[in-house]
Amino acid sequence: MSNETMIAATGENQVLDIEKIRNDFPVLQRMVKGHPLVYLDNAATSQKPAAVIDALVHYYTHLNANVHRGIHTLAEEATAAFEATRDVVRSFINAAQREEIIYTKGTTEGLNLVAYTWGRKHLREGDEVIISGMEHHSNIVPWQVVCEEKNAVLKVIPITDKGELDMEVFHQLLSERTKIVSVVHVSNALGTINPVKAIIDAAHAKGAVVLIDGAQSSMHLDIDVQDLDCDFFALSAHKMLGPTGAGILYGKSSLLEEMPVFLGGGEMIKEVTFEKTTYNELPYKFEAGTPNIADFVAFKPAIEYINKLGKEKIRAHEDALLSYATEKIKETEGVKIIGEAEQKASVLSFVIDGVHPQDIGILLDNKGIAVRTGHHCAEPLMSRFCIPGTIRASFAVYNTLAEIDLFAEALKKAIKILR
Ligand code: 7TS
Repeated sequence: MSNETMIAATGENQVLDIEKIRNDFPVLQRMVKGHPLVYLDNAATSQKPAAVIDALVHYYTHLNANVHRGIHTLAEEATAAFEATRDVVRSFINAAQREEIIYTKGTTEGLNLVAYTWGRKHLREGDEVIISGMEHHSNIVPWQVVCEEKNAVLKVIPITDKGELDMEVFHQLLSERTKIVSVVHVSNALGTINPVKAIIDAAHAKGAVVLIDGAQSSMHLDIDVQDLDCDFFALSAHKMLGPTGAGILYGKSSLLEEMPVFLGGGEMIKEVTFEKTTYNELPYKFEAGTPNIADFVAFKPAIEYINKLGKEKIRAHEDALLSYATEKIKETEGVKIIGEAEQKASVLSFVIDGVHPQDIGILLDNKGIAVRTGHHCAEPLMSRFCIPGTIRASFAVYNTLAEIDLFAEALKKAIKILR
């Protein structure tokens, strides 16, 4: 690939050296079925830079010990490395206090934690929970479980044909009965960036709290939880160049303090007797058991890597990739893009007349091109568009315009074979 193509995507004033960035990601050097890998499945999980992989190896080679419990050198060093990530995350999302940063397994656990603790404590019969029609299953199912248990009502913000939230209906759905609004910041299936600030302000005006599913936004958008004024925000490290098995639930300390515990066990307690257990302070109250220590340690270099590149430059590059890919795909006969919101990030979802998405996925893989096909864990959204699923290409900072050319070319050939 020429240097020109590598750098062009960000424009003159926003130059990232994409070739240099690509060299930081070992997996991008591999071949798949005789072709250089073209990885366009970043919404599922991002690839990891060497700094993250090295941190994992370094941790197990030099530091491995359980955290918070030991007084020996390894335990102290492991604890320091593990806790250092909390400060970096606090600053990354601009939380007011490090105690508001709860370590989880990922976004799914964060969303479940809020539903099962805050939800179980606060929801009563007839209360209402508002989610949207573009939620990932992980922001639907926990609310269904809790609403059923509490006889509360689950309300859904409808989606327009362009793939945006119908904000007019949202305002109609909001009422004094609304206790919590839980919505996705950026849709994994459409790429839509939702107006979460407006949602938060409107919900607060009715006395409801707001949980933001930040699984897809935290890599692509600037996140400032104090400016947003969200009550909870969940994210996954593995979608942000970090390891799997590590995630964050941000919560306002005033809410986290009064919430019941989630999992019981070691670490989350202050004192245990058979008569009564008292719980640890934040954030440990919500962190039962031995955590994914190495993965949290290696999450820090991932965030540092993002900070070094700069969110603004990452976004500019990804936006350029998305518009280029959108134009290219639109040229292809029979293609219908699903999700044409005014504000989008990094996701291009589409269907093709008379062709099953999965067949396209298989033929693209034969050319070393990785995309996701299917319902993307958003089945109600697929039903809204009357489709079984889409083909989804999702972009990251290490992707290039040349890769999009390869993808578009392979797509055309695949369609020809299948028709
Ligand atoms: N919310 C959104 C918007 C997501 O995209 C995902 C994962 C989750 C929640 C769950 O995150 P996890 O890290 O706990 O699994 N989305 C996808 C996807 O689009 N393809 O694979 C996983």
